[in-house]
Amino acid sequence: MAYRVVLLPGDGIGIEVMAEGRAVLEDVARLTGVSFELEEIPCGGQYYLKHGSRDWPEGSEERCGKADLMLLGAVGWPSPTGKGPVLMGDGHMAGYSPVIGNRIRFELYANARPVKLWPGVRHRIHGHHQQVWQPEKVDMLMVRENTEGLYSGLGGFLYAGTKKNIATDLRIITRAASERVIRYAFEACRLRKRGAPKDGKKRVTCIVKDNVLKGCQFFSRVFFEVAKGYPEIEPETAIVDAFTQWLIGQPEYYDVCVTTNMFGDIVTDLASTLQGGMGMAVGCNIGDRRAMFEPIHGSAPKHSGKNKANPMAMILAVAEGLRWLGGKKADPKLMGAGDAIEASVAAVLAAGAPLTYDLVGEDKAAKATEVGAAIRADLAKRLKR
Ligand code: GGG
Repeated sequence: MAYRVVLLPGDGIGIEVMAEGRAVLEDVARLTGVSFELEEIPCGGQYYLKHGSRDWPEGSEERCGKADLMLLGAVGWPSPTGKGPVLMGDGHMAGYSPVIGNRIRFELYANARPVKLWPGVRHRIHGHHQQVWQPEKVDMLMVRENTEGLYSGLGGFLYAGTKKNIATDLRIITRAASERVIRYAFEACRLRKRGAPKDGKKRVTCIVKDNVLKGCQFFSRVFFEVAKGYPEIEPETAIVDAFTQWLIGQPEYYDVCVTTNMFGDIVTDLASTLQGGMGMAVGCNIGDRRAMFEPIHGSAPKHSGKNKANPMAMILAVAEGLRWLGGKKADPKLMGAGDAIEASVAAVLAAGAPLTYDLVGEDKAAKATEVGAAIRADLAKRLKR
């Protein structure tokens, strides 16, 4: 039986990194005998500009719904007007359907983002502290609520064309969605072996603004209720603005963090600086039955078409996806392939070359396709049948 994998390349560098992810999947199939039915669906801002009314073809929702695994590149494209991204008639960004649409449609309620500094990678924070940071000090899991909050899609414009003109975005925080994502964070913490790098403690930090926002007061309340079921784990809250500087100042304190949708979007991009940048950062959109895996970076129009974008986050997203699917289907070959891909990325990083500009600077930079090829060459040795 073939596993159905939907590939959503999107825009810009999303298309380029997805080509590398796809090549890895094809090699896994060839080398392990696992069978994949790969179905690529064009989507995003560029698709919308070409086709007019939709950001992906009709029937794409159903095709995603039938997939065993979804992989996403990156979406979003600058509007030809020069004012922001391409927007659709309903005001959503063109590229909304495969990203936020899929998260809400398929209840992919936990956006789990591992923040790990791989040996051989320098973080992207400048200054003299750079020397004392060790890879083992950055190893946390950030969990972002993925279906509501400020990204609920509710809101709109009032009194258009008048001086009273108003724009609203409604922040929805429900008990059901809060409880399930918080529970996900505690379960993930339970499964992590080492706890926080600083003290080995299993800790879940709930990032909120509960001194101001009602939704955050509610989220904190649900957090401490759920925490009672996990007495071996230390629960704490952190105010989001203070958290941003603690995160950068002492990342080793954090084990698992959980937060609402928009705070999560922001703090995980910030956290990616601890792991070498967005080219190394993976987002796993997890639901009870389905999941979609992506690099957290966007489509980076200014870098697209140059074969220079780091494909590692996409390739690591493929690894996470295969491990998730392997767990769901009790398929050790998939689990093994996921582990092997990760080991191959680690091997190329440890070797120090070939690596893209974001990791080694423009002077020493290799092309994206060279990095992909090096990872696959290493993978071939690991997966030799
Ligand atoms: N690969 C991630 C991506 O394409 N992100 C574009 C985007 O707008 N994402 C919104 C979000 O992650 O909430």
